[in-house]
Amino acid sequence: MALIEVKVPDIGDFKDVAVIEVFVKSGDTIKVEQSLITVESDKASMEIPSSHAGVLKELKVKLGDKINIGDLLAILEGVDAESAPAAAPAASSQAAPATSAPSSVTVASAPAVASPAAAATTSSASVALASAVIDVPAHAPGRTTVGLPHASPSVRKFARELGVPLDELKGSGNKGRITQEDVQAFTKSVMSGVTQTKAQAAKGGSGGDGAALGLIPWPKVDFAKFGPIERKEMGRIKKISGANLLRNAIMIPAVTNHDDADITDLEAFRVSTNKENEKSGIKVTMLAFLIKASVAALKKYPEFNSSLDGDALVYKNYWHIGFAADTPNGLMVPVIKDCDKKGVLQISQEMSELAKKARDGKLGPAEMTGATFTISSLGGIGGKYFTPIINAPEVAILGVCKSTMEPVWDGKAFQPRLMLPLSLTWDHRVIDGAAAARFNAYLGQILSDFRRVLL
Ligand code: CAO
Repeated sequence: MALIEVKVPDIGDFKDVAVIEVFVKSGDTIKVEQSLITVESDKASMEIPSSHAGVLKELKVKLGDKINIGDLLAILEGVDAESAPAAAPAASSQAAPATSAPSSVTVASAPAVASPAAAATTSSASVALASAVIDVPAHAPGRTTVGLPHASPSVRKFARELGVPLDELKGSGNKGRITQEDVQAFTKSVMSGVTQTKAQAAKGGSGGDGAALGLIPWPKVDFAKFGPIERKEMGRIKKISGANLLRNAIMIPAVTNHDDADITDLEAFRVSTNKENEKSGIKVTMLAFLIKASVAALKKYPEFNSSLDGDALVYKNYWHIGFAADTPNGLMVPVIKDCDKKGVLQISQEMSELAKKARDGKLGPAEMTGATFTISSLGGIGGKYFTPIINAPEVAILGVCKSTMEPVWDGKAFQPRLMLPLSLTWDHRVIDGAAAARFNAYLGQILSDFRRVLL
């Protein structure tokens, strides 16, 4: 086999450029024009392709070496027939050398959107969460890098100025190159609490150390000093929903109104409906009625079905209701679309299908996005009241607990009535206390006499 020398091609008017990345190792089969290394000057970074094909016998440069045109780069053992004239380096920066004709130019692309399964999740009294897909820049805190991260000098400089750890980013550009947009998206994501840098994670606490808010450091305790411990990493869904909850809890001036609804007659109707529908296999729970009743209240008080967009309010003329579902991986918020057009039976059926999918980890992105209002029901478990966290960009969320028989004064005597505890959390930038009290009161009226839904 012939030994072939691969030399540094004409890289334009650059001298002593540093090797910042090495893509190949001895024994690799190299194709013509396959990138071998990346070099970086103060103006541009360039990938140096192989002029020949063959098996890499020896790479003559290493990270940090300074190279010039004509320097020996690699020795290949290979088939000469596949060889080709030296190709020009592929420049990645806007400042590509004028004399070299790049074979390709890396174009900055939009930040990666994390896969919905990873990013579109949820939470609740948590519920406040991500029934919407979250734009998360590609973040690869654990990845190992050969040499410096793949980015142009201008992007490196930009990252240095912002203090962004480039080795924690996964580039969305050509061949994983980190673009300026990646750095911007990462910064935005860290600032909003969706992503943590390794340094923040090392400091502990789900929201870093709170330094950005001027808070004192998160307490660092060696728990093992006080007794046996076991440390378990949180799952991805919990981490993402935690970051969203933190943002929503901090950024939304939220207030919760508690109220009770008399559901004595509705519960009797629900029980008889289930008896009548026994054969259909559809079981109606109070939550399906609550969804329907909430749509009526949202129509009467449309600001509860809106979202803030800068200084404007976006009123939505559709009523998609999210509901918190407890799953082994954490809380998910499936969304039932167009609840205004569906009956309680259909809502019940969709709810049980979506809840099963959520538990099986099979919810698709379309089934977790687009909610205009969320309900978090702990009615099947217990409790009296709680303060759910709003699922931004929604502006209100309804928490429901277990109904109990209570003595209610009817003006003459105490009557045993089945009372349902309601907790409505609302964004005070959009909604006032009086409107919230009216919303709860109207919801209570509907639940106590469901015929009002028809009005
Ligand atoms: N009061 C009294 N009983 C209630 C009730 C209420 N408000 N709501 C439901 N129940 C009863 C149901 O009728 C059912 O009774 P039977 O077993 O006798 O038929 C039982 O409680 C269980 O109901 P369920 O929880 O299976 O059904 P659901 O429609 O009420 O809820 C779902 C479905 C998916 C929302 C629920 O399974 C779930 O995951 N809940 C947890 C939500 C959650 O964790 N929220 C967190 C908030 S903060 O982090």
